[in-house]
Amino acid sequence: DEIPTLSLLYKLNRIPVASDQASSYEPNVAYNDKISIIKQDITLLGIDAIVNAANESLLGGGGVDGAIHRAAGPDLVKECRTLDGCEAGDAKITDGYELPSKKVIHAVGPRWYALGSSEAEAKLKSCYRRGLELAVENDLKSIAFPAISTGVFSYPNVKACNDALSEVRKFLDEGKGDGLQRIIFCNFLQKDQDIYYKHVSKHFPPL
Ligand code: AR6
Repeated sequence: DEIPTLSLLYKLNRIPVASDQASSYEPNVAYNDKISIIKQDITLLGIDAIVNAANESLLGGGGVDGAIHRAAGPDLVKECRTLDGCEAGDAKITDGYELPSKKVIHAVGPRWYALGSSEAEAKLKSCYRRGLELAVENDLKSIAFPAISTGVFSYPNVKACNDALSEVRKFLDEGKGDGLQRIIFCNFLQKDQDIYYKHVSKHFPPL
């Protein structure tokens, strides 16, 4: 079965889920109707931008980075080579090539054990903010974030979730995300999906 694209699901007021997960979707979150929390392989999303959890080289790696590069094909790393890397806390944008997503925003999260917790927190929040800023600057309407830094980079999952949600909320409260139609937190692990469901209402109370 085909996985429905986000644009179709907008119309149906549904978020994109693989067919075997469709029954698990409940619209549990609503903040200007912009926030979705899904459990999905981010490389399958047919939206404007997916965010990659990259490293400073921007030349690929394991985890979601490896999956994105595999799905995008070899032209992605060619463009990445022209970008001259990226610092932790920052992000750079490329085309999506063979991905269903139009663009990839490569964000570099902090390595938890390399930094003090307040410095790591500032850099993680900055990844989400830079991702949103790049989406707005490029006139993109939909963006999906993976759980940046919570894999290889060992950022604690609950703190990562709360830091991500609070920064996105802050960005929207500042009026900077008015042009965005949908912001998706795309979890790969059930553990993170459960954490997001548990904590989201503190940051985005149900309408
Ligand atoms: N879709 C969505 N999320 C995914 C996918 C996927 N296809 N695959 C994994 N995840 P990680 P980091 C989740 O390690 O901690 C790489 O080598 C994963 O379960 O990918 O920021 C880079 O090159 C986890 O929840 O990224 C860097 O060197 C989340 O994505 C380094 O890892 C992030 O895990 C970055 O480490």
